[in-house]
Amino acid sequence: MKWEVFRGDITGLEVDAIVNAANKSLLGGGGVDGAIHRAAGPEFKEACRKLGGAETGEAKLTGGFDLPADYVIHTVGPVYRDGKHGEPEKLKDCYRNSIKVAKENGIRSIAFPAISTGIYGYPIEEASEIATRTVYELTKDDNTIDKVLFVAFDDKTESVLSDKLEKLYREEND
Ligand code: AR6
Repeated sequence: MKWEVFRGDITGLEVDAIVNAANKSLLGGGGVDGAIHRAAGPEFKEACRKLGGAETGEAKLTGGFDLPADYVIHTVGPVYRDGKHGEPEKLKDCYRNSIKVAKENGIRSIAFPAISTGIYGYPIEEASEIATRTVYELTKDDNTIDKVLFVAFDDKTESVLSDKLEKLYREEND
């Protein structure tokens, strides 16, 4: 199957690209961002500095340096307030722009963390619906990307992402 839920640490994945849930500085932080920066090493930090930050919903590329992944796609998720301040569209932009960057760079396998659902507070149900549907629609008829991993770091995220993917498959076969 092209789309799978993977339970574990994104920094260990041997895929063409992992996506980072960064902040606008693109210079590192906590959560998955901190883990990626620790694992990718000092040259990675230098490459991030050259990106000059990003706006919410944008996506930018660096190499993976000390990571097993060849590339890191840095995207900035929205901080969740109440869902009525453009958060869904911004979160969609993160997935859309990450896929766009991947396709432009010949990336065939990509792993996404659950963007915005940690420190940025996006409810996991809504965020997972957006993540799976947006990526599925953009990759189902595409021959560039042949593997997408949705990475879950905890039980709840794993079960919600799995449910959302199954729902998409059911819809497709109805
Ligand atoms: N591998 C996979 N997933 C992880 C890992 C990991 N090693 N570590 C955490 N997660 P978060 P956000 C999960 O908070 O909500 C940073 O400070 C985590 O359990 O990392 O987009 C940035 O610099 C959750 O499911 O990102 C920003 O300031 C998901 O990754 C801010 O946090 C996202 O949680 C971004 O907040």
